[in-house]
Amino acid sequence: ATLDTELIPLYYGWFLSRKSADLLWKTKLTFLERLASLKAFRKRVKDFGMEETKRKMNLPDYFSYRPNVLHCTTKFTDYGKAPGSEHYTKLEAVKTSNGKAFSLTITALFVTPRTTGARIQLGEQELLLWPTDAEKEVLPLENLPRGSRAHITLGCAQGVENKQTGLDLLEFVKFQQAGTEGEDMGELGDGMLRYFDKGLWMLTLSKKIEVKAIFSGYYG
Ligand code: 2AM
Repeated sequence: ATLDTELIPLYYGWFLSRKSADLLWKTKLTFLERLASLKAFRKRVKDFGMEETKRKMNLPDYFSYRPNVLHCTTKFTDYGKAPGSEHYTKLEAVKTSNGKAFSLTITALFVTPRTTGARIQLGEQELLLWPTDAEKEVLPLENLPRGSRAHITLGCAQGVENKQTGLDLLEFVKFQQAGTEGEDMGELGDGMLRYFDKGLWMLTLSKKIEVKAIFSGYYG
């Protein structure tokens, strides 16, 4: 029997297809392996609370929390308890996009002492599903471009909440907005590596990765 109530999900987002998720996961592991092997990284493992040793840091293990479904959150609605969740649920774009397939563009991968994730460049259609205050909500005093928080969490260090990944990404964006591009660490695999202060590493991909994803709510 159907219960006559419309439930607001825990969150809305784009959920990667199995194939795309597998590809991104492999890309992440390769990146973490290469980064950990890098001399410049080894010299800066103190940022990660590690002692500088001859042994290579196990970055995949360091990010011990792994999401069970790779996705890009658009709106955390918390079953209707989060501010603006009812408004979001009622948006025309949200209603018509439910269950629709999208192609998302990944432009960079990043690592911080807390999280690792993929940066997403939203197109016009994706921005229709992006809450207008997604960046302001966390950094009210900054004027960051809409969509700059868009990411896929690929892992978190022990005891770190997954929502930290988006906040970490905004740390990079703040640097870039201020005209700080970070220290050029040269080529690493399929991208250019840069080191920003405080253990912030970003690999800008020379060839953007397109992933297939379905927009929907997640009820948990
Ligand atoms: P994430 O998008 O960075 O991975 C369920 O917890 C999902 O909602 C996770 O994917 C998580 O982080 C995201 N999430 C949790 N709390 C949030 C919040 N307060 N704001 C935005 N996203 C949040």
